[in-house]
This record gives sequence, C-alpha cells and structure tokens, in this order.
Amino acid sequence: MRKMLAAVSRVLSGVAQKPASRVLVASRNFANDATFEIKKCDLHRLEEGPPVTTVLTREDGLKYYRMMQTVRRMELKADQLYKQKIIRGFCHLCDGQEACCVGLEAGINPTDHLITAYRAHGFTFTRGLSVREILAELTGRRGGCAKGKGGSMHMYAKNFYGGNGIVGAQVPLGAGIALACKYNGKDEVCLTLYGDGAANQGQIFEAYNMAALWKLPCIFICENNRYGMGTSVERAAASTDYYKRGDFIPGLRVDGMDILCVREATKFAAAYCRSGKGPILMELQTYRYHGHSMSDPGVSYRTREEIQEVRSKSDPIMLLKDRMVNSNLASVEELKEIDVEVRKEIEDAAQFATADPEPPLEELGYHIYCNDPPFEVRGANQWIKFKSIS
Ligand SMILES: Cc1ncc(C[n+]2csc(CCOP(=O)(O)OP(=O)(O)O)c2C)c(N)n1
Ligand SMILES: [Mg+2]
Repeated sequence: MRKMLAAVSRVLSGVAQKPASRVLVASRNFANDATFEIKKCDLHRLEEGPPVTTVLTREDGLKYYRMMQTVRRMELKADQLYKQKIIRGFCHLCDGQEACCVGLEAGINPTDHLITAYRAHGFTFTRGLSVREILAELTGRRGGCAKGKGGSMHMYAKNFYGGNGIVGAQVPLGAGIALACKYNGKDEVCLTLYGDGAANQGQIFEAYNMAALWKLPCIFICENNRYGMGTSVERAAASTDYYKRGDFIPGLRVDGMDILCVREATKFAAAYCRSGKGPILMELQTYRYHGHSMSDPGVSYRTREEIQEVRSKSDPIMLLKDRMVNSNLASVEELKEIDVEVRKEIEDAAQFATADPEPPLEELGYHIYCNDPPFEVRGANQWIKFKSIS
C-alpha cells in the first residue's frame, strides 16, 4: 500500500510540474480509434477496390498529422530561404500534396522501395531523413543528405532512389527496381511516381509493357496535381483518366487529398502486387499550392480563386485535423502543441542549414563514382583540384 501511495504521489508531482495545457491534454479521455467513411475509388479492370470505411487509431492520426505538418512547414521554410537567396538553383515544393507522401508511406513497409521525380522533399522526409538533412541539402551545405552537392532534385535515402530531374525517366528505373524485387525473391514492391505531365511520355508506356509482361511488383503512381509546367491537364492530355492509361494494367483513381484514402488504396495496391498479379496503377488526385518551381508564380495558368478554393475546402491537413477533433481522437489544443513543436524543429533545422559550412572545394568532384580508381570523364577526374574564382 505504501508503495502504491508513493507511486501515485510520484505521478501527481510529475503532472504538477507540467504546463497547464499539457495537464488539460493528459487528463482528457480520448478515443483510441474511430471509423471513417472514405471516398470510393474509381476502378479500371478491377472487380473490387479498396474499402470505403477505415479505422484510424489516435496514435496513427497524431503521427500522420505531425508528418504532414512537418512537410508543409519545411516547404514554406524552403520558400523563405529561396527568396532570401540562401537556397539557389532548382527547387520544387510539394505543399498541398502532403497526403500523397505521408499516405503512401503509411500503406507500405520501410523495406519497400520508392522512386519519384524532382518534387521530392516530402518523400525524402517520409522515407526517413530529417528536416535538417533536407534543408541543409537545399542550402548546399556539408550536412545535407547528398553532402550539399545534390540540391532539391537529388536526395536519396534507404530504399528511396530520388529525386530525378528528367521528366518520366524515373519510371523505367522504378520498373527495374521492381524487377530486382522479383528476381531476388523478396516480398517487396516498388512505388514508381510520376506527374500528370510525365504521364504523356513514351517511355512510361514502354515501362508499363515490360512490367505487365513480366508481372513485376510495381505500383505506378500518377500524382495528378492538375498541371504540368504551366499547362493544365486538359490542354496536354488526350485522356485525363490517368488511372486507365495503363490499358492492360488495372488502375484506381484515388482522392489524393485524403490521407486515409491514399493509405487504404496503397495497402490494396501493395497486396495486389505482392500476390504476384503484376503491376497496378494508381492516380492520386491532388493539388500543389506553389507554382511548378520557384521561377513560376503559378497564377498565370490558374486563378488565385481556384487555389484558395482548394485550400479552404480540401486541404489535406485540415481534413485530418477536422476528422480527429470531431471524433474525439485529439483536441485542438493538442494539435496546436504539435504545430509549435514542428515550427521549432523547422527553425532549428533552418538554423543548421544556414550555419553549416559548404563542402570544401577540393571535394566537389568526389562521391560521383562507387569504384575507387580515378579515371577521366570529359576532362575531369575525381581528384581534380577546383580553384575558387572569388
Ligand atoms: C525530358 C524532360 N522534358 C522537359 C523537362 C522540363 N520539365 C520539368 S517539369 C515539367 C512538367 C512536368 O509536370 P508533371 O509531370 O505534371 O509534374 P509536376 O511538376 O506537376 O509535379 C517539364 C516539362 C524535363 N525536366 N525533362
Ligand atoms: Mg503535374
């Protein structure tokens, strides 16, 4: 009994030391999980699709909320650093599309594989790297995830193959990674992402063909954010039903603004591939708030009203937040606390990304080849000495 009293007193004194809001949060009785209806996917060559209801646990909900908010804040910080000319060169932001990267990750295993195009910051984070390493890569610093030499389009992590700048070129590579999964007899799949603009590329149809012929465990994923580089999908594509464009490959059209929809569709697609049936195609209907890149204000080919409408009616973070609060999975105060923590993490990371030194000039030519001996490539070798012109 004395032991029990001591334990109770320890707990109480611990609570007493915490700020008032934390006590409030801790003392509220939240639901452990809740069931939600989600939008039915449109199907192509499939008898059945993903479920139309799903269970979200409080733990997962909080995790998804934090991850999406981190990606959003990281992108906004990148925008700011770019405008301050601390980040230079290419930079493609994915704010608005957070339910895609976080939802896809929630539907696969860390041992599965993922490859995407140049809008890659969110995926680099969801595949396991820190905001610090990502922002420092953007500012070209030594602590960046590609040692400050890759920049926005060239970030990699375990089972994440970038970050690719040539539109569509990552799609045959993704089919190749899926071939490796099958060849090695692993129960793994490859998520191969591309945009609606890239979907019109010839090499994508070649990859569809080989993947279907060889029954590769490849999930082709078209992030349809309604625009390519300054062009709407209607102006660029003879068919905007991207989920049907694999023809002989079954497809799903998914609400890409709803993380739960993306998660369930991904689980469904991954199970399909793992069962040996071959590739499947998912079209994620999403939206990017920023322009195509930093040089595109993004309002010459779409209206400000359109952007505002998406922001106010189908923002992926707001949607999850509303669901969690309305079903007593979390409180507004608790989510605000997460926002504060996320902002702090981003500020710390930005601090690091501006204070960390650039890689030394003599190392600029390193880390290009995996083999040791130096050899000449177009007049350069990895031991070449660079001189500063400033
Ligand atoms: C082979 C090739 N052609 C053109 C470009 C220039 N380019 C970069 S992104 C882009 C549009 C791609 O749009 P989409 O696939 O919809 O992706 P999003 O930017 O919307 O994510 C173009 C034409 C390029 N990088 N590579
Ligand atoms: Mg696009």
